[in-house]
Amino acid sequence: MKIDLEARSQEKFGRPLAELDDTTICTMLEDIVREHAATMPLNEGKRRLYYLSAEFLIGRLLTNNLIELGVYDDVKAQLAAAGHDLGAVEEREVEPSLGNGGLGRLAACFLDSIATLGLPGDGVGLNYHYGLFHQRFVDLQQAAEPDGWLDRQDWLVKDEKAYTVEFGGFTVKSRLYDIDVLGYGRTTKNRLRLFDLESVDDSLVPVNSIDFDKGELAKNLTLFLYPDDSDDAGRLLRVYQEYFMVSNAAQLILDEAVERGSNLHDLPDYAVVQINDTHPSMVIPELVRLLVDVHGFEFDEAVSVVRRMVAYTNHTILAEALEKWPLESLKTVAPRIAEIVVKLDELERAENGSNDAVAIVRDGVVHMAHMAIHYGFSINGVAALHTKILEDTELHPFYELYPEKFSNKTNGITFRRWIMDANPALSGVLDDVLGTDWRTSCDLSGLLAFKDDDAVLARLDDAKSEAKAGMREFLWETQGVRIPEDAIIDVQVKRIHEYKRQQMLALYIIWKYLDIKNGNIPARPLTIIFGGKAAPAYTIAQDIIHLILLLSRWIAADPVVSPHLQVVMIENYNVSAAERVIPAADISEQISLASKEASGTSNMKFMLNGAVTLCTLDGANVEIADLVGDENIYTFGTSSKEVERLYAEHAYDAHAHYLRPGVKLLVDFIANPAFLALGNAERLHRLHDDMAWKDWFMALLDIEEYIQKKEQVLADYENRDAWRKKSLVNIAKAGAFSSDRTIRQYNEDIWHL
Ligand code: OX2
Repeated sequence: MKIDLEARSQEKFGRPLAELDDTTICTMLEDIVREHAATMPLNEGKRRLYYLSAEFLIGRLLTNNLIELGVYDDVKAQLAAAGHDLGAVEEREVEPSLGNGGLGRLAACFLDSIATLGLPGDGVGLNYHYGLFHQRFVDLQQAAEPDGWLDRQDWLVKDEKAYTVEFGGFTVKSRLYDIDVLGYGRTTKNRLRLFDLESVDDSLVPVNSIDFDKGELAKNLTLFLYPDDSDDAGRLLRVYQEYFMVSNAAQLILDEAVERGSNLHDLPDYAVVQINDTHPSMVIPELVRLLVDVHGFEFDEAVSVVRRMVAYTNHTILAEALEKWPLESLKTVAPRIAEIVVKLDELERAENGSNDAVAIVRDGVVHMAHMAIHYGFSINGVAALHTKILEDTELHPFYELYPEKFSNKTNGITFRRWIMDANPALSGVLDDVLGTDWRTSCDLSGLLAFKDDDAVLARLDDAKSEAKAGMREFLWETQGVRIPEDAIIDVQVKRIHEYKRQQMLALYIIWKYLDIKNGNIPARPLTIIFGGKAAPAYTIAQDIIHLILLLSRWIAADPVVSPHLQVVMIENYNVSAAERVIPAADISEQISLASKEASGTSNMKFMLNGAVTLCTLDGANVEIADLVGDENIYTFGTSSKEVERLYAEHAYDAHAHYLRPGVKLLVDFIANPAFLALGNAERLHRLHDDMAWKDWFMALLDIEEYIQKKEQVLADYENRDAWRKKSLVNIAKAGAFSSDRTIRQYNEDIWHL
């Protein structure tokens, strides 16, 4: 692809490139890429993958697409020659708001790898007008506002296809929008297909609030991702949204298969569906419905076709996330689907001897994961430990029925975004040291040969300093905070959830604050950075955000402690912020209660960017630890086996742990009088009491060992030579976590494209 920006500027605006402002240049570049992508043919193949997901956390696309097309350096040089900085131009792009956390970001990394490997496969989801929500901090608390990203986006292209979706009592029409998905160095492409509601009405959403009329179903289905499900109307709306998504997806799948020559009896030769978590699982009865009601199949044949084309990925063992819907809700939303689900349940009971433990419908409740396991041909977990837990405990009865369906596919991350785009300094060092092959192979193991090479270690160190400078600038410009130049950067970024234990890091901060107050002055400043959103209806998670913001303010105002300790909570943490913060990190916090984090993917991004991990042996941390070896990682905490035992035997006594003197001091600090005066007393009391009496995710069980480990990490950081080696080894071993590897495994074992 050839780009002449000067000529384009003259042609479009009748002005030289030098005179354009950053926003105009950004739009111009987006147009150029989009127009070029429109001319690229699709990846072809008889069998096509449909990756169904409620979320696609794709991030900004301009830089990524310029990299994929191999024109990034050229564009940068042309802009520089005209006095512009591509970095500043990139900041003008609005980030799409189509996801929440790791689940959605994984889907985005997968689309990148599927396209890069040249496989025929599209993502299918919904076009949320206001995304999840835009997070603001008001009075040291999270406020959720609509994220109106669509006004200023440039990537969506209207597709010809449109369908009718029938709900109980009314029908709606859909519209399809596509975003082209380019692969690295490829001349062919895939797409992200986003369905929208033709009759959607943005004006239902007030300017500063995410409260809208949940009853206006013909107008609201594509307004928000995960609308508040704390009441019946909200829960019902989610079922409507899910059915809207999968009915469109199923119609699209059949349509395209027929276009490509399928007679539908051979549908599994033309299409394979990956169900990303349970949200799209109703695609199973919907495909059956279309085959029977529209295409005249016998029920049994329809089921047998669907069984050969649907695969399910499980991303969590947390009960609250394994969706269960009242059968009555399904009857309201889509009566025919409810009927088919009941028939699928009967068929399954007939086949497997009516075992309630694995039933699809039990006591009037539909277990979506159970349906996906019985009627899919594959189920996978997302890290070795997670898959083992599924097989041995959480889904054990299913594993006994279908051992051949189970497999592990450890998550991965795309190197295009998480190092080439996010960390150009480090990418440059790797090019110089290893040559550029790593950019396609994702193999960084050659770096190990330089473990004792001072020059290479120094260059890696310089790259880290450059990334830190970029992050400091970003945090100053977007958050108004200044980070000391020599600070150790310690980061925990992820959705706010008790199992991820941001509250445990908050207790460490309290400990450190008191320690400094007691005169133990650290060797250098420590900056602890949080980022993440909390579901608006998740009260304790909101309380945890409040505590963090309060600690941040409290410490910043303390003249004795603030030169040594800083707490930053990034407002509206998103992919763009991640790209600035992750490359700058020294310490990666992965401190979930063992057994609860299915995989984690930020752990992989941090490692790739040279951070050293401080972690429990949970999710993919276990695999990271195996790869890098004990001397290059810091692990602590109760094992997943022991945690499972404590739950099974109801043997965890939070209050006994709270009563230990060192622990009580920390927990009680949450509700100290000065905090209660400065912050929200109700939130602080609630969080304090929750930790002192319940502590469901056992932060108090691991807190003492955590504090010790962290102090060891900080001490070891001062041995700069040894630390640099640890950092190098982490980068060198990160190749195992390329999403290209993950996608090859999905394709070889499941999709067979
Ligand atoms: C997340 C999991 O919590 C995380 O551990 C995993 O890395 C990610 O999915 C991608 O597999 N919602 N988000 C997740 O699971 C669910 C449900």
